[in-house]
Parts: sequence; structure tokens; C-alpha cells
Amino acid sequence: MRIAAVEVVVTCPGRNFVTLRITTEDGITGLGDATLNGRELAVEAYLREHVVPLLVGRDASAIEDTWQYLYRGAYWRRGPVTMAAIAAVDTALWDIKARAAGMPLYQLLGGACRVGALAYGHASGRDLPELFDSIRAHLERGFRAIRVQTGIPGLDTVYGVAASAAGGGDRYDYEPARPTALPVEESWDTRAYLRHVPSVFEAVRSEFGPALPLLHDGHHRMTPIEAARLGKALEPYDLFWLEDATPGEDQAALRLIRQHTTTPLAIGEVFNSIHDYTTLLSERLIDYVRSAVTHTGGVTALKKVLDFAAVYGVKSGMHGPTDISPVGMAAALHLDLAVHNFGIQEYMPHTAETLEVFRTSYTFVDGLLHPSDSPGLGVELDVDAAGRFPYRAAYLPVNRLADGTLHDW
Ligand code: KDG
Ligand code: MG
Repeated sequence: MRIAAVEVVVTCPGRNFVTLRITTEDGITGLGDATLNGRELAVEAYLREHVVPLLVGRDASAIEDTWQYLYRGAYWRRGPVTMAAIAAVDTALWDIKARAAGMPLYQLLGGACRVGALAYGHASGRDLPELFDSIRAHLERGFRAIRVQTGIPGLDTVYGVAASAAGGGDRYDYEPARPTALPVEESWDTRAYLRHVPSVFEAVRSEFGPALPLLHDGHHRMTPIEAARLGKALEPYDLFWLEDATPGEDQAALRLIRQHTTTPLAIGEVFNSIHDYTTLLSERLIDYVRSAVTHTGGVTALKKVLDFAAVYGVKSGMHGPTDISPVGMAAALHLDLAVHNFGIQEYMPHTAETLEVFRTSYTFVDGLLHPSDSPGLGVELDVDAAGRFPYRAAYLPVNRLADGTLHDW
């Protein structure tokens, strides 16, 4: 089963996506997601210039060998661009192998360990009434676990807070990447955030009761001691997790946070290698691995991370915002079913425009996602539809403190 053709498709049905499509000599196609929000064309060029020429003529069934060839063979290892490119190739080859076998991918990964993947949705509000409406809308839609992000008094815009109250339903209007010439500048004040957030969780718990799993994303903004303080302050509200409390590259920071709080910790959406996790896992400093298939070198590499995590009792909690394409989401769902140490799956539904380009078969019923039993990943790319939505440059925002200092966004 030789690779006959490889195409890189860049499309913007509401937001940008980079998709790799590999076709074998016998006409089987596989898809991989290579979307790196705000830096899409770097991955497209990496694939087009340096990877596609190496793939044509290779054995499409040699997935591990191709992974090693692209990783070790480049000499320059890791990094978000390289690993998103490798992820796309790896995922497309798994898609091909499963389609050739006539099976959904999760069967090739060992079969299902569960009937579906518990998904969490993003509720948010600029104030408590908006937040409560958004949580209710998510519960009505079937979510059984909810991420809570809130406006902060004194700050105009805050990460994760949608502009419309109900935010759930078929649309989710919080899209951080914006098609402006320069990144949008937001303002940030950690002290205001730390003063406000515990009171929000107190209010949410008293309105919605003790049982609902609640999550929160700190989005890399705190120092270790600030994060420790927040984790401790949130203990009475029994969070499912506190995510990205500190910037991800500082693994040792988690030691300090861990000494001070029993709030479960999740990190890893910006990681791209198993080597980003060695300290965190072997010292049991986190509870959930946040990596996405798209950004961590594909199904092959993320399965290894999750198997390593299992040794230490750490579970999966894969990244699933709208900048993970439906192809990346489907790949996540197959792994979610197949790994024993599944924890939860993030799920931000894509827009109708996106789903015109990517025809998905995964389902969301009673709070659980299922990848479907279609052969392969279960996603088809409509290339004509993709062509109707040309690329538009867009950037993630940046954050500044009141005195102008640039802060983590
Ligand atoms: O591209 C950036 C987003 O993927 C990120 O801001 C989303 O933090 C995020 C999350 O937890 O979904
Ligand atoms: Mg996050």
C-alpha cells in the first residue's frame, strides 16, 4: 500500500484549519489535522516543502517507521510546527490503515473501554446571571461537566468569556483568534482575578449543587505561589480540575503548587512531546494530560504519553477547542474510547460552516461523545467546500498589565 499523493488543504470556514490528505495507490484516503492557531501557514509550508516530498512512494502501512523517519530524520526535533506536521501524517496513516481494515480506528487501538467519552462544555458569562444562563444552556444541551470562565470586575475582556449569555447551543461565540492586522491587546490583573474567582465558584456551587463536575482554565497566567493560593481557595468547591495554572514550560512550578493544594491539576495543551511530561508524570505533579493528537505528534505519540501517564495514575483530558479541527477531534475520540486511563474530553462544537467542509460522523448524546463505527476516523473532507473558504490571517490576542508590561495570554 504505497502513498501516491499528498495534499495540504488550508481553509477558513469561520476559522483557519490545515488538513493533510494522503491517498494510496489503491485509492484509500486518510486525513490528518495540522492546525496551529495563529501560525497555520508555518505548518503548511513545513508540510508542503519538507514532508510531502518524502512521503510519496512510502509504504502507507509503516506508521511507526514513518513517525521515526520524520522525527529523528529531521535532526531538529520537537516544537509545535514540527510536531503538528508529524501529527497530521501519523493521523492520516492511521485513518488509512483503519479504512483499509474496514474498522473504526478505536478497534485498531485495542477496542472500546467505554460506551462514550464524557465531554465538558464551556460555560461563561461576564457576570453571574450570564454565567448561570450559560450553565443552564449547556445542561439543557446535555453536557454533564462544565468549564466555568467568568468576567473579572475592572477588566474589559477576559479569556474564555463569550459575548452572548447563552454561549452553548449550536454556536459558541468565543473565538479568541481574530482576523486583525495585529493581535488584539487585552488587559490583565492577576490580583483582581484571584479576588474574584473563588466567589464565582461559591455562587455556582450553591446554585447548581455539589455533584456537577466543574472545571476552570487559568490559561497560564499565574506564578506558582499565586496558583497554589487559588488551588487552595477553590478546594471547598471540589473542582474536577484547575487547568494551566502556570506557564507550561516550567515543569518544576507544579511541585510548588502540588505542595499547597489538593485541587486536581491539568496541563499540556501547548506541549508537543512526551519529554514535556517526564517530570510532571514521574513525580505525580498533575492529574490530567491536556495534549491534543494534533499538537503532540499524532495518535502514535499521544498513545505513548497516555500509557506512560497510566503508570502514575494520571488520566487523559484532551484539548478540544474549535481550533482542533473535526479531524483532530475525531482522532481524539478514538483514543478516548480505547485508552483505559480516560478522564474527560473537552468539546467545543464547530460551526455549521466548518461542518460543511468536514463531514463528521461523531455523536454527542447524554453528555457522551462517540466517534461512530464508520471505518477510519469517520470524517470526510469536502475539498470543493474547503475552496470556498480561503485562508484569512488571524492572531490570538496578547495580554498587557496596567503599566503596559506584556503578560502571558
Ligand atoms: O488556540 C488557543 C486555544 O486552543 C486555547 O486558548 C484554548 O485554552 C484553551 C482550552 O482549554 O480550550
Ligand atoms: Mg486551556
